[in-house]
Formats: sequence, C-alpha cells, structure tokens
Amino acid sequence: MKKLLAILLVLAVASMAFAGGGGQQGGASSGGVTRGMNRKIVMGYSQIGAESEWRTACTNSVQAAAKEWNIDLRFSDAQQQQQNQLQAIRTFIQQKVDIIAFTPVVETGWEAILKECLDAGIPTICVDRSIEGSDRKAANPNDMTDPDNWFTCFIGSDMEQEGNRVAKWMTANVPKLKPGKSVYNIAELQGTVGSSAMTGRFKGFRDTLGIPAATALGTSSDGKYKIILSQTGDFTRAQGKQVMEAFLKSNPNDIDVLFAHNDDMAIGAIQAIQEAGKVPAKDIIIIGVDAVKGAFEAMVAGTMNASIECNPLLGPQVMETAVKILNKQAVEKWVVSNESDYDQTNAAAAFPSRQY
Ligand code: GZL
Repeated sequence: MKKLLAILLVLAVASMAFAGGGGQQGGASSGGVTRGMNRKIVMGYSQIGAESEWRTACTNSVQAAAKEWNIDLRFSDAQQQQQNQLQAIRTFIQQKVDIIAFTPVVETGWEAILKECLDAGIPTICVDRSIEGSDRKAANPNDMTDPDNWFTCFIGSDMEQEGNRVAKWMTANVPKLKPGKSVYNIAELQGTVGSSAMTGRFKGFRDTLGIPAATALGTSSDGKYKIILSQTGDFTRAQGKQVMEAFLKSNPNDIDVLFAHNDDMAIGAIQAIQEAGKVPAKDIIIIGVDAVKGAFEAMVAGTMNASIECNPLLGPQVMETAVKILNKQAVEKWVVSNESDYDQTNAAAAFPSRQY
C-alpha cells in the first residue's frame, strides 16, 4: 500500500509539471507562459515616438500583441531621439531580456549597439524602418561588415515600392483629374530626413519617373512631371502645414500635385491649402502614404485624393517571429507586410473595416 501511495504521489507531481507548460517550477512561474514557449519571455522594444497616427497604430498593435502572446514587454518611447533608443537598448541588455525589437528613427548609427546585442547573445528584430546598408536579404553569416548580419530579421514594408506606387497612381490619375496640362508641377513633403521611410519613398518615386534619385528637384523622363519643391515636414501634421504654407508663398499658383511621405503631413498641408483660398484635391491633387484614419476621412470628404497603404499593424508578426527565433526556428531575413492603395473610388467602402 505504501509503495502504491508513493507512486501515486510522484505521478501527481509530474502531471502538475506538464499542466504548467513544463516550466522549471512545473508551471509555478508567475503570469503563465508565452504562447509557443515553456516559459514567459521578456522583450525589450525601442519605439521611435508618437509623431503620427501611423506610429500610434504601430505601438498599439505591438502592445496588444504582446498581451495576446503573454510576452513581458519592456516598452521605451524615444521621443524621436536616437540617443534615447541607444540608451534603452543598452538597458535592455543589462536587464538580460530574451529578445530586443527596435524601430530605427534614422538609418545610420546602429552598428555598435547591435554588436553589443550580438555579444550579449540577445537576438534583435528590426521593425518598420531599416538601417543603412541593409538590403534585408540573408547574407554570408561570417561577413560582419554586412549590416544584415547585425540583426536577426526585419519586419516591415518595402518603402521604395511605396514610392513607386505613389508615382504609378499619380501618372494614372492626375491627367484625368487635372486635364489639359503638358507639365504637372509637384511639391514634395519628405518624411524624417535620413529615415528609411523617407529615403525609400524619395528614391522609389523618382526611379519610377526616371528622375535621378540623388536629385531633389527634376523632371520625369517623359517631360510631364516636374518636382519643383521638396522639403522635410518630419512626418508631423504641424510641420507639414508649415512647409506647405511656405510652398504656397513661394509658388502660389504653380503647384498641381502634392506628394506627402505620410498622411499626417498631407492633412496638415490640406489646412494650409484651404487657408490660402485654394481647393484641396482639385486645385492641388493630394497623395499621401500610410492610409490612416485621417486620410480616409479626408478622401471620403473629398479633400484628399489618394493614400498608399503602409501597414502599421506589425505586432502579431513581431511576437510570432520572436517566439520562432527563441525556439531556434528558421525565420526570413525580411518578413514583408501586405498593403493596398486607396483613393476616392474605394475609400468609403473600405473605411468601416479599417483597424487604424
Ligand atoms: C513607415 C513609418 C513612417 C510612417 C509615418 O513605415 O516608419 O513613420 O509612414 C511614421 O507616418 O511617422
């Protein structure tokens, strides 16, 4: 009888261990375990800030997904300062987190900190924006001069393709919206200077038009589109409005098209256009990027013409990829986001189901 009781006791303890996900204490770890893991993992995330609707949607997606996956998220808002990002990542290393995700505010200045993560044995996920010299393709793992080996994988959009999509929408629609012109003058509101979102959209737009990517101003190879103004609005509504006011002062009647690298700057520019007594989306055709709520409201109201989607809902992909990495499963060097294009022909129908 005593032997039988001892065997039953051992079996009872063993079943508790498996029921708790097999953690060291047999499921006794606080807060349960991360989905797909046998313990609760800790992620450090260095986010740029809260400069736009897009950024807020991205942050909300990451925080919601961390809860969904039961991941302990250490979140840092850098308020647009790279120095704050570097400090946050150093802190995450000191805290010995399991994995670090970061959105580089600009493309340069990441080699040292990412090598500190490598030395600490902490994998890193580059989210949304990328770093200089990275083409986000798997590289020779022994070549540490290749930035693609400084981080584990990149999750985000193809920014050059977004610039290409803007140019394609413009050349397909502007002649119909403003017929009878031989040359269309373009004003461009650039995003944060040196960010991969800005450099990608800047280059993709020009490549598609046949304008050398190194030049801010220039004329398309077919002679129909001429970039006459190009300046940064740093992805914010306030600066988008300020720069558009200056554009309208220097060129009151020359601008046919506004290409804004994000919708927030386009929305600021719309206010400047209205205050200058012009009709947005008619006198000046307005194309943004992101496809945030404010852009859908403007397209439905008829004050904005189009927005090229850049998907901020990256949270689920970030958490799923983090678990794969920590489970030593193979991950793509670039996990690409899926996106569409919206304009006044499809915005009203799509708006109700938008998540941001
Ligand atoms: C793009 C993202 C950009 C958005 C802006 O992936 O980095 O930053 O287009 C945001 O709205 O500020």
